[in-house]
Amino acid sequence: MRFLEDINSPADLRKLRVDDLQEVADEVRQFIIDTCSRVGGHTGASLGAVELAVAMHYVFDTPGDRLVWDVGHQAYAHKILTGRRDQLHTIKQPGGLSGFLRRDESEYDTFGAGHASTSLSAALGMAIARDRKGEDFHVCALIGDSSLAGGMAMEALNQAGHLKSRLIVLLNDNEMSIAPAVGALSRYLGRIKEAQSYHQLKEEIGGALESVPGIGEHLRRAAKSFKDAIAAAVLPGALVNELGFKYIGYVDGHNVPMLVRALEAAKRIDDGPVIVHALTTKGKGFPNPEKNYYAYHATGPFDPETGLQYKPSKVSPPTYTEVFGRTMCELMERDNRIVALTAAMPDGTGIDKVLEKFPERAFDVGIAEQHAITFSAGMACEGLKPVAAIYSTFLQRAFDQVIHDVCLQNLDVTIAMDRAGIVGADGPTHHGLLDIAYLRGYPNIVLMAPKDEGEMRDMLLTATEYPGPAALRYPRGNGMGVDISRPPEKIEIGKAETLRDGDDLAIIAYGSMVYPAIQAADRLEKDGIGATVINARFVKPLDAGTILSLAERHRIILTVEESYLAGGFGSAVMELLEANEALESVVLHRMGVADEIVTHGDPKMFLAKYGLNADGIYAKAKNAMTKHGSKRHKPQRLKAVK
Ligand SMILES: Cc1ncc(C[n+]2csc(CCOP(=O)(O)OP(=O)(O)O)c2C)c(N)n1
Repeated sequence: MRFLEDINSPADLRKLRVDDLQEVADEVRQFIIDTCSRVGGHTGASLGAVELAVAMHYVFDTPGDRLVWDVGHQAYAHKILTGRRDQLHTIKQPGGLSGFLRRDESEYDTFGAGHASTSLSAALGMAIARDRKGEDFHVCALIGDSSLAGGMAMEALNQAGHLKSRLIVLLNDNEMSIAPAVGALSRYLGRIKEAQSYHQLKEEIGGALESVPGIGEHLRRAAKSFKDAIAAAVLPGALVNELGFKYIGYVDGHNVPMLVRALEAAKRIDDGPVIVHALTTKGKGFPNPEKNYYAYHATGPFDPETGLQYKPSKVSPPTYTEVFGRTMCELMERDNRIVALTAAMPDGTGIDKVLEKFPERAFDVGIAEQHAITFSAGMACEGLKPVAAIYSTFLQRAFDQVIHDVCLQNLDVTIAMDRAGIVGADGPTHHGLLDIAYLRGYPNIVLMAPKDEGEMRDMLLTATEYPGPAALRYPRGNGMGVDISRPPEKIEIGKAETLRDGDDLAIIAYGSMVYPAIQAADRLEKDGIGATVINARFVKPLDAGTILSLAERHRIILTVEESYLAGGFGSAVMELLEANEALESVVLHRMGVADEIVTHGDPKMFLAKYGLNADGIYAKAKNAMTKHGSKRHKPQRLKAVK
């Protein structure tokens, strides 16, 4: 490596000549390939943005000038150039670099990210603050074409054009989201590209015609006005004229000198916002003969020569996501009112299978979780049965839409929350630890969580047949390996399942914590402690009858959930006991995630930290028995009050 070893900050990069930058980019790209082939990561996304990172840090005086990256999954080159090269191999590992951006990781990470479409709003806020403070730095947001179509980014565009503050937006247009980009904006960007080709063609044709002796000039003028008319119709008119942005582009996003020129030109625009439109190829340089950029958005470790990912050595049960996709296809076969939605995560949610099988009844709405929910509500008004599959963490975006548009109107919408719980390497922006708390506090919705993938099938059927709002949460990763060959069956809403009976204490587990609770109970039994284990199935409505009868019989009750404790499942149980004046006679221990940021790392490690595994539940139960087990429980009759 001729340059990279000596680049420990962007200031080192800026000492080089423009002519050397392409080689720097090549070295950065190779470094990403070498590192990601060992540890995995957002390989394809980052490979596509290498030249953009080099050009931005060259042109802008970072960190004084502010670079704001959208999502941050494509920012590995930015990390390498900003002093984190030698830590890149720790990315997404416990204690290592974040896979996204964090203000506390580097002064060059001006705004934390992980969820999409935030960069323009944040950058605009910085630009306005700069103006108010009378300072003079540049603010440049980098955003992908798919994230640009997200609601927030559109709202920011709207305000930026109106405020006329100095702001540079570098658009990383690779025509891809994780899957191919969808939507009218994507088509619009395509038309801009076509129009520019017309422009070039126009120049070429114009030149050729002019050389025809005698009539050349005349013909050239005619051709020019014709081509201009076409070009004017499709050029970035809406963005430039109507929304108040200037436009520079398009530029080859893998040509560093060209990018440097475009960004320098953007810096000179001082009377409002400007978009620099860069065309890039996702996964550029990925050593894969199939050029499957869709699959290589993010990768596990792979062979750096062939690009082929290493296959897991053991055969695992299908993932919850796979079982969900398959079950959706079965249910849609039976009921043609069911339609399916994903917000830019077709493969992540299993909706890809549904899109293949029912292209007319499945929708990828792009990075637009809010829209997905209200769009579903509209379809439900007309008698369809939408199932929106959205990661728990991304559904946070659509909180008000769930409340205002779905629950308040009691509409028949099912929400399938994948990746509920601790997701691991993607870290705090991606853990799905809040959905119980943010969904439980409003009437009408049914909330459930299956103990395994078989019960998930039953719950999906139950949700689609329930005539109002219903949501189910299930974890990331493989199922429990149970038999899923029988057709799904409806389960009774609000009814828990008693899995074993014991005299000494009760464990009420929700969703992913049911199997660990059973294992803990097995171990307690060996110690002579009898534990009742309840699979709660529902947090709303709670099975008040079952829980109150437990409180009559048991002095110690443990609740266990893979969720934040605040407002979670245990809180719901506590509220029920409180409303029934049963809290005094019961020792209630709520097990879940403490009120703190859960960083990134192996999910097992975090689950162990919060006692959310068989060992933890066993230890908590033993401890509670030591402390309270000898005291006699005064049985009392409890009647459920709402
Ligand atoms: C709110 C939200 N929804 C979904 C995602 C998942 N996600 C991460 S990157 C990505 C695609 C982004 O596409 P684009 O902005 O075009 O950038 P590219 O990956 O193509 O560089 C998606 C959907 C997310 N991070 N945030």
